[in-house]
Amino acid sequence: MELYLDLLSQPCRSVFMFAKLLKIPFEFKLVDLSAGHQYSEEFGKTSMIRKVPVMKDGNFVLTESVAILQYLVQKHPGPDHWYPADLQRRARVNEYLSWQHTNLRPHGSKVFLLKHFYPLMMDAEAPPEKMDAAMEDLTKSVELLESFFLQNRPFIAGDQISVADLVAIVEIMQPVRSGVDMFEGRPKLSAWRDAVKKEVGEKLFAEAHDALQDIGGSMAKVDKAYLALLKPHFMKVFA
Ligand SMILES: N[C@@H](CCC(=O)N[C@@H](CS)C(=O)NCC(=O)O)C(=O)O
Repeated sequence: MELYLDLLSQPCRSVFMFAKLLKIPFEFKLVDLSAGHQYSEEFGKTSMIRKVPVMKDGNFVLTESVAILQYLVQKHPGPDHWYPADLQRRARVNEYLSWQHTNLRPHGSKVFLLKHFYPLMMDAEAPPEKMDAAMEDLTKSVELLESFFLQNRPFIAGDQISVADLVAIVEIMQPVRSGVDMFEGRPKLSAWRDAVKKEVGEKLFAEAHDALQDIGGSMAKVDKAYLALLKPHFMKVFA
C-alpha cells in the first residue's frame, strides 16, 4: 500500500498515525505541498483531485482522509475501540468525523493560513479584524469539541480512544503549532490531549507533528510559482 502524504497537512497526520498505530505496512510517498507537487503531472495521474492524503492499495486509489481511515479500519481490523462495532459508539465517532469537515478543520486551517500564507502572499501581516473573526470561529469549534463532543468523557466515543480523537487532535494542533494555544485555560481539553498523546505514544506523536515544528522553514521554501497558482483561491479564503 502507498500513502501519499505531506505531514504539514492535518488529514495526512491522522492517516499516518493510524497506519503506524495499527502497524499497517505502507510506503510513504511524499507530496511536498509547499513545492506544489500536488500539481505535478505524476501526482495528477494518481489523483485528479490533487489533494493529500491519497491511498493506493494495489490498483485501488482512494482520496479523503475519513474514507481512507474507514477503509483501513475494515481492511486491517485492530482493537475495536478505534472504530467501535457497537452501533451507538460508532455513531458518536461518525458524528465527529462528519462535523469536523465544516468546523474545527477549516477553522483551524484558516488561522494557520492567515498566520503563515497571508504574509507570504500579501507582504503584510493579516489584518487584525480578519484574524479576530477567524479566531472567533476557531474558539467556537474548540468549545464545542470540549463541551459537546467530549462532555465528561476521556475520549470522544467514551472511555477509549477512537479515530475521531486522532482526527480532532491533528486539527487542533495546526493553530497550536502556529502559536495559538487553544489548550490554555481549558484543563479538560488539555487532559484529553495528554490522554491522546499517551495512547498514540510521544514518539509517534512527535514524528507526525515534526514538520509543523519548523513551520518557518517550510514557509521559506514555498515555491513562488505554486503561490501564484494558489493566490486566487486563497484570496477567496482571506476575503
Ligand atoms: N477533505 C479532504 C481534505 C484534503 C485537503 O484539503 N488536503 C490539503 C492539505 S490539508 C491539500 O492537499 N491541499 C493542496 C492544495 O489545495 O493545493 C481530506 O480530509 O482528506
